[in-house]
Amino acid sequence: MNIRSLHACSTSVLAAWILASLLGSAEVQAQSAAVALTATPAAVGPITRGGQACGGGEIYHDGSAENGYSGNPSVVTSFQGVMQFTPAAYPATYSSVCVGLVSLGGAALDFQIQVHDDDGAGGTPGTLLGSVPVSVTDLPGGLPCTFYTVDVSSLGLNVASGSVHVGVQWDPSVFPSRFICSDESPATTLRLGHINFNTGDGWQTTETAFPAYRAKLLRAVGGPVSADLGLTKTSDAAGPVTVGSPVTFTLTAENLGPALATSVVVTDTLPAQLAHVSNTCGATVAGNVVTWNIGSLAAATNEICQITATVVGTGDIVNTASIAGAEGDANPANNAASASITAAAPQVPVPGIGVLGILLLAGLVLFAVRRRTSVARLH
Ligand SMILES: [Ca+2]
Ligand SMILES: [Ca+2]
Repeated sequence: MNIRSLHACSTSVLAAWILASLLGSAEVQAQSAAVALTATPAAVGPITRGGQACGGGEIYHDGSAENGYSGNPSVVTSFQGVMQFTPAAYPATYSSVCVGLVSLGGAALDFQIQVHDDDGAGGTPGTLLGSVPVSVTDLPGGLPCTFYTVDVSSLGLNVASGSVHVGVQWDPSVFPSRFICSDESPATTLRLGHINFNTGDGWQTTETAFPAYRAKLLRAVGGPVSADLGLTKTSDAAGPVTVGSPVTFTLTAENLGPALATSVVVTDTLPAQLAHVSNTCGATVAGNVVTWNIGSLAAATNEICQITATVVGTGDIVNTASIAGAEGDANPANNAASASITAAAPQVPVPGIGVLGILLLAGLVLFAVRRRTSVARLH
């Protein structure tokens, strides 16, 4: 494909710009240079350059670029190129994005990392969830592609379902001949990508303009969010308790991390031998079910609740509570805790004979002794 053939196509395709047509067969070696930030450092996370700097994350490309895409600098003032990322489980987040870039123009490029929801028509990029401005001044000329890793944790992405579209945006009229690297190796599985220009044509799949497209050299690092919630439970009953006595249970809910836990709820279903009296955490009570809504619980923190109940039945009482949150929990073994007590019926008091009874008994004994004495004298 060359520029002339692009010009013969639709407006959208006219807006597209391809590295290969400019690069020809010459390959320019990347230069070594220091990383520099020149714009909005407060909003821009650490940028690192070189290699495939992103460790882990979702990878859909083969690591080597055969081409690069951008917008035609004489036609458009905005180019967006994104690729679809789908976490393995939910909720999930992405903390950094790794993007491969190449230039046949200058070494500077101001661009944005953008993350769009997949709520556009048919799962296309829709709501812009956030963007992080990035400014680099050390982009080497020509292939191989240079990777930049951008910290996007400030966006606080929370992917609850579906996919997101992650990519770049810049103004080709200001930064012409800069390209997002593309993988056109036939062996690479086609990964859904979109491009968009400020031509009013909306998002189109990348292969519409670039039929050889397989994947962009993008990585999103993150994935399922996990928080190990734990629960412990004790009772203040040192020994057997009697029916009618109060007993207080202390529940400690803990987030062992690594992520913030949200929608945390502790549920304590009291056995039939216990009747709820009060609690210290505003827990709601429905029948014998005590529900303690904690909400968010930061990593390495805990919350405590004391639940007081009256013992209303006898026998061995095992009171179990459980904890759950919205995040994945790889350690379910500590998500429930029990406290056991033994309850006995109160001892029935032995009826006493009282003072009157003692006097009456004493009188009877005295009477019997005197009568016996009288009888003896008669003999
Ligand atoms: Ca490739
Ligand atoms: Ca756990």
